[in-house]
Amino acid sequence: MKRRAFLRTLSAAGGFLAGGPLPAADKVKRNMIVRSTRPEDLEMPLDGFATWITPIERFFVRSHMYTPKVDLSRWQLRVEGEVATPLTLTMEDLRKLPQAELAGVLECAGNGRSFYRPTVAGLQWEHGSVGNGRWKGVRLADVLKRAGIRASGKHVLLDGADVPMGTMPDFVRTIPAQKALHADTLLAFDMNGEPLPVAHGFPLRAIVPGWAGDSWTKWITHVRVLDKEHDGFFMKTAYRYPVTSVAPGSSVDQALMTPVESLRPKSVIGGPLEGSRVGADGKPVRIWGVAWSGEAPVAKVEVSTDSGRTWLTATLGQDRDKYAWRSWEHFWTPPRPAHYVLMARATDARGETQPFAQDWNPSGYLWNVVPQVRVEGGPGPEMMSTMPTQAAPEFPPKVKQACIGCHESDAIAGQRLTRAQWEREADKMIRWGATVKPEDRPELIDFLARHFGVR
Ligand code: HEC
Ligand SMILES: Nc1nc2c(c(=O)[nH]1)N[C@H]1C(S)=C(S)[C@@H](COP(=O)(O)O)O[C@H]1N2
Ligand SMILES: [Mo]
Repeated sequence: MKRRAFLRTLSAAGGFLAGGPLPAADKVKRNMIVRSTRPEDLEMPLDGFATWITPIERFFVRSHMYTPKVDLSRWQLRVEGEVATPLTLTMEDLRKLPQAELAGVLECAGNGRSFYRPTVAGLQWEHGSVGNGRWKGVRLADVLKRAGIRASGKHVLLDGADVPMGTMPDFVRTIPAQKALHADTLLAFDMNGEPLPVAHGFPLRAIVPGWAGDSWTKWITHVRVLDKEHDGFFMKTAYRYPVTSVAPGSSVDQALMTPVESLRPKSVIGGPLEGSRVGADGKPVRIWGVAWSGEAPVAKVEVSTDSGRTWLTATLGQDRDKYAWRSWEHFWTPPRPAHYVLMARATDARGETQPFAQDWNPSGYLWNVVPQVRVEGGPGPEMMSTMPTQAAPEFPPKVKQACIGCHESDAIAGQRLTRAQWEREADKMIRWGATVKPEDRPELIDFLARHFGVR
């Protein structure tokens, strides 16, 4: 796609050339890991887990396409499909409905993808494509009831104002009616007590508590009630995982996959950091983090300081809400100078707990393996070593021409894929609009596999 075409896409999405009240500028993100510059994909580093409610400046961003700027004076919400009375609502109409508020975890289905072996394609998230927000809006159920949802209405489609690039499919997803009608499923206009920031879906987004982020549609303009699941790429191909164990690295028949829905119990160790020296002064070391689960609250968090041999119950923080994460801490004095492997394990109210090993899945979704942190305990010098970051190689002109435009080189340089995986990835991009001459394809694949291969 040519640059001019991008600018057209951007202005078509509203904002750039549109007059009228645009949303206030978002708070600038602070200290984030950039997984992709455009579209914007930002990860929160571990220190972000120190607060119960994640500030907007530290809240991760996951956008499949460019961020649309919506003009609120022209914005309307259409409610249609399997309903008695289709509705067109303004923000004013919407705000007149009873309001609801909750604190809850928003986690990308791909959070932790980088930990899967064999490696899989996609943004290489570590721990931080997750945040705990305070969300206020109206119940999706109230909107659906006002339109008179029919008995034939089984799935609720949510569509946002973001526009696909090239020939890529639009980000459109459906939620089963049962979850859509749940009293905690919201259409939110406020986040952390402020109007929803543009990056997080201004003016309206879905809050689907306990479910992975792909159901939390941003920039909503359409609610369409359907008699079946939406038949589109982001519903039928992406955001699915195998119902039973599959051979790692294999490709899986779509009929054997099910949509990502509920999150699972998961904990993150915020500190100490991997490779650090702790307890050099003989004082107790604070091991800390957060834990969350899907639709059941966290019941306990246990910590091990001896590679999983023995476990002690961590102290949970006071702040709690049904779908929010729970802070936890445990104080520990290393008994002698040695290497230690620290672990944390969350269990939810249903008794579901984190595994030590997890079935592989082709897109690397729902990672929730017990986290481990290796430290040096006891007196001695600081050991902390930082991994040398490798400079990204210069992209040859042909690769640049074919692959830089819709996104920058960061979306590519973050991957570690086999040659076969790079072939699949290149073909997907060609289907989406990348121009690669057949005679240039081998050179392109060579470059990608050589520089961004599995190490
Ligand atoms: C027509 C626009 C377009 C072009 C040209 C393009 N890409 Fe992409 N690419 C995208 C979009 C859009 C995404 C993000 C998809 C998402 O976030 O779900 C993406 C994401 C990626 C990713 C991240 C993994 C994934 O699948 O989401 C890789 C790797 C990638 N592109 C490689 C390439 C390569 C290699 C080329 C050149 C052959 C290329 N792209 C050219 C649109 C394009
Ligand atoms: N319209 C639209 N909604 C979207 C997305 C998107 O690309 N477009 N990304 C989804 C995904 S995959 C996630 S994880 C969350 C991320 O929400 P955040 O950017 O507010 O953290 O938004 C979801 N809603
Ligand atoms: Mo996501």
